[in-house]
Amino acid sequence: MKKILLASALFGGLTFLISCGGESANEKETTTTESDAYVAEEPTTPYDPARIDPNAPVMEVNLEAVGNSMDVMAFSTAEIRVKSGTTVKINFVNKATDAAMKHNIFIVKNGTAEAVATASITAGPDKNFIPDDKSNILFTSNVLDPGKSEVLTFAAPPAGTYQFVCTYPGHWQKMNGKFVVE
Ligand SMILES: [Cu+2]
Repeated sequence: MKKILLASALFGGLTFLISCGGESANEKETTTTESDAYVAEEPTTPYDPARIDPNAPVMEVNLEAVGNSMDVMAFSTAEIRVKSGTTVKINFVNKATDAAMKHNIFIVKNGTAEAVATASITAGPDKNFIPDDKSNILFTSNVLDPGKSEVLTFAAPPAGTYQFVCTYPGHWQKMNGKFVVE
């Protein structure tokens, strides 16, 4: 037992637990186990848009949905660029005046805008067009009626390229763009 305690002093508390669990832990085995266990213990925190660091710089983005028909409807920009480690604040405004021009914005994994938009139609208005399968979705807004606005605040995703898209039925092809995190 003394030997195990010595090993724990050298290699830390985690090693101590493992040593105690082992049948005949000696110092050599403990060393090997320790390095394996360390890798296993390393935290892999998945991205959570709601995990906002209050000290992170805020990047404000103004995004408008414009146009009064399905022929001309569009987002005001084709690309949004933000920096990783920031808090993203999108000021999303539906500038349309035609009652049929409802819009939302989803941030999705690159290349999935069409698939998510299709799933949105299945989800329908009762689910706010949010599909059950959210594996490709990072963030969603509400559906905005003409003249309405929403401020979307979320932690910047890991660096990479994503897409933003309006998933209101029939809109994704004209209303999508790149969301780049640098
Ligand atoms: Cu739209």
